[in-house]
Amino acid sequence: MIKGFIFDLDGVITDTAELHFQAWKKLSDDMGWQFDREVNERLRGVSRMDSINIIREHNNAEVSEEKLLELATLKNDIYVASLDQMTPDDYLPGAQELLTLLRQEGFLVALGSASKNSNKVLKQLGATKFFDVIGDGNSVSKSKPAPDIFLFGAEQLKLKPEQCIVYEDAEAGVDAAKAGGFYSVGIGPEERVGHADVRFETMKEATLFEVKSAFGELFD
Ligand code: G16
Ligand code: MG
Repeated sequence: MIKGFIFDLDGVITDTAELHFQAWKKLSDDMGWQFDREVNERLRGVSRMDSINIIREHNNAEVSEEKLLELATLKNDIYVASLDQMTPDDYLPGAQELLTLLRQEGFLVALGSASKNSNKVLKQLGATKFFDVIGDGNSVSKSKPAPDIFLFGAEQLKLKPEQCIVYEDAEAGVDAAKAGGFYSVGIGPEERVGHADVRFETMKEATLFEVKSAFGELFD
């Protein structure tokens, strides 16, 4: 029986990917590194340090651990400053409606994001009120595809994984949900999240009505 929902943030609730892209691009330009949208796609749902390692490897650059941390901090400063432009108009279509309905119907709701800036993003959107638990990049040490962030959310909600549906837009995020024994809703193309239990192209289609229909008896 489904009693809770756990949401990824970037790509599910809002599209911070564009702001992450701009910040990585600025850092890469300053470093003389090649970075484009194709490389950026590989950073979807991936932690900050894993992301900078992907960019470093793509450029065959030798960088000490200390310098890498410094560069990741620089990127984060650019990204965090850009979050000031985010407003309640920046929900992905359908996300705010879904969160509102889940509250009305009494489901428990957690965030399960890799981002260490989740609290700020939720505050900018005015979305903090929709969550009973906020699991973010500070909550666990092992990032997706490890299931830890979703297990943290379920535990805090006092639910078992099989009582929760995870919404994810990243391949590694769906892997994490499956590894933890959660039901999963994939948001995006077949080649990225086709391994989720149920898939929708966008959040707009992933309504509570559609999800209830898709999972059927799990909601009885
Ligand atoms: C998000 C983004 C990733 C980003 C990660 C860490 O994940 O999709 O691109 O690298 O968070 O973010 P930060 O640098 O703010 O800690 P999610 O899990 O919300 O999709
Ligand atoms: Mg995501």
